[in-house]
Amino acid sequence: MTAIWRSTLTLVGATTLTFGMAHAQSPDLSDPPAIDGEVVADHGSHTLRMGIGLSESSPQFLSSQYFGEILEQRTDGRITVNVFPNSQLGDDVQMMEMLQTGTLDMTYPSSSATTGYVEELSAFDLPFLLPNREAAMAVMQSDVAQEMLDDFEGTGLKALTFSENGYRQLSNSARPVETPEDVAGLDVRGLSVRTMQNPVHLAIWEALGANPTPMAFGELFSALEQGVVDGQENPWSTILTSNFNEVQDYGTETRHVYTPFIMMLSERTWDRMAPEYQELVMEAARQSAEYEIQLSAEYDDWSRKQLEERGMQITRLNDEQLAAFQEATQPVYDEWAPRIGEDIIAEIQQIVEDSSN
Ligand code: KDG
Repeated sequence: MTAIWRSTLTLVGATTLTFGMAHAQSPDLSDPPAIDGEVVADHGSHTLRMGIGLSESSPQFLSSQYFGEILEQRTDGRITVNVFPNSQLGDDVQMMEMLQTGTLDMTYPSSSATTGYVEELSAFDLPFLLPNREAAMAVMQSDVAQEMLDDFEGTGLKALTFSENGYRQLSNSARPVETPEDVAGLDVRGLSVRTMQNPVHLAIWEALGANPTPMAFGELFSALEQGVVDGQENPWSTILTSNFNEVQDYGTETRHVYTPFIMMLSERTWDRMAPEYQELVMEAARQSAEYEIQLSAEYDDWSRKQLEERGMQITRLNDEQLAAFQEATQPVYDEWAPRIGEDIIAEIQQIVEDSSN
């Protein structure tokens, strides 16, 4: 991506520059794909406000800007998208409620925040279900995943597409973590770990002996800074682009959960759009999701190395250590698989298996 393109987009977006922008930090990112396709007929003007939790340097923000560029270009400026980063407009749960009431047009939560609407999406929260990105992609592109998006119908939320949040890793300010015992603490207290507002995530960290605390993403940096919680878990790119390394000395490559993002629109906004605009929005969502996934992949390993360079002590687990985490979280499956649906989980496991052949 060229510097010019990036700074132009920053101007286009309704951004408030907070900590995320204080240190420009990104790998050598791919340029966004060229925008092609005809300008569609004039069906009136829409200004779409989108709120996200992550910062301006995140793949989510950059690809959302690209989403806006596609719509702007393909409608001759009649559809514009203003992206508000850093939880300025609220957290994932609050923003979805705003979509339902029509006070916000778009948001882009982790799937984990959406399971109150579509419980089957909790499948993505099961620990160690998706062993690699290829498997995760195959599942996100599957019919079973598309049905989950379709199941939002009638909730007030129009789910457009999945993209990648990524593999979640543990960070904390107390001690290096190599085993579940290090989480639980034998002679010392268990780690307090911020989780997303999701019961499966709570169950995972309870099973590991931590003291899990659900909290909105926007409150997390100061909670870590003030020691309200010892740790949190997020992809390396989020840990870096949110500067959590400034208040977290230790990281562990747990890869315990792969979470997708879901780009969504208020059903009220959707219903106000002409069918041709709806089609275009869907197309732009898919194109920007592809770009987001590419940026996310470019960020992932690079971010881990950057975090190490910036002083975070990162533990990479060997097979035996990883197996100990898997074993300790097995009770989460026993409790949650029947609730989510054994059939859906079996289908996902089959897709995972097929993706490795
Ligand atoms: O914009 C997405 C974020 O709000 C959030 O989903 C990030 O993974 C996340 C978390 O831990 O809350």
